[in-house]
Amino acid sequence: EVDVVTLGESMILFQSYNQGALQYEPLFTKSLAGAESNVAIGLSRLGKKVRWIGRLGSDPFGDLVLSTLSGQGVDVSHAVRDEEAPTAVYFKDFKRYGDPAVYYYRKGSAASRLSPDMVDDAWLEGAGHLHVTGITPALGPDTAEATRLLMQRARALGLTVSFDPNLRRKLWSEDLARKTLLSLIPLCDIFMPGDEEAEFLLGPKEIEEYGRAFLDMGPKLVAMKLGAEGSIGFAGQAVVRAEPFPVDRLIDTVGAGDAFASGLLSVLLEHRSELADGLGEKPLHEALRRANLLGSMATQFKGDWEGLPTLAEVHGIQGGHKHVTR
Ligand code: KDG
Repeated sequence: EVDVVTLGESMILFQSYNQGALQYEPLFTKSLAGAESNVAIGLSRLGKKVRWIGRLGSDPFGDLVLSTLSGQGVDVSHAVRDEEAPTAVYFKDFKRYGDPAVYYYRKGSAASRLSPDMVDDAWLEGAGHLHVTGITPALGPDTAEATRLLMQRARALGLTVSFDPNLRRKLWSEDLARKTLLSLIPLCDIFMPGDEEAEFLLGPKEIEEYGRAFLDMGPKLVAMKLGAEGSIGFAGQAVVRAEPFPVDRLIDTVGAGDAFASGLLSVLLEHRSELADGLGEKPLHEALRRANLLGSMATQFKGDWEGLPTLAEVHGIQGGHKHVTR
């Protein structure tokens, strides 16, 4: 049995060691990145069983993706190796102010060659939920249709589906991004945009109008990320705001949205059967608070997922416990 299946491109991430300008930095640390594998790791740390699906090169970096994910308890037995195309890499350039800049080297990568004929029901076997993001549809000529097909197969097989639009402007044109992302929303049960993504998709509106508009497209639940303002959830008639957790030292915002998704799903998975009739305010608030907590933790560490907590740590923080650990 698997709680969550996720599909996406995982890459090897190089971060400047001294957090200096990329072109002058002599030292880089090497790690794993990829929105969906970040979510997989986040959920695994919270005690969920997760299967990651993706295409990797037959190269050492592909090996590293698999060993890192399996080291984090994620099932990679359905990952596919491509004999010709490589595993992608990307670089993070820390700025003195604002979000880091990213440079992708992923055109023509193994993951960009995913197509609908490769989508396999076996990927979903034994699973209750599928999580996808708007990055995969942007990767290659057939990846949007492959994502769409997997979402459709998941629903046909009785899984619930979550979708994070994860707009990545560097990967596709605005028009194509907007059209494709909007077309995938009706195929999900849980939609989790950020406020800027909501505006990109629907134009300027009040926050509550976004929630209604997205619910009208089909999802049962909309969880909107409001950055430093926390988050807001919409399900049936319920509208719930959740306070943010404080960020004492902001280090790296990349990965915060994925952490949010892990936190949110870790609670919502316990209420899957209630989603159809509109989740109540209490579990919705609990899910948003957990999501906010994980999002804030992710921003306080370098790297996308290294700072994510275990379930015991979450309970400790939320319960206000101060254990003596030495
Ligand atoms: O959400 C974090 C991701 O942006 C990062 O891990 C890299 O997957 C990535 C992407 O496509 O930007």
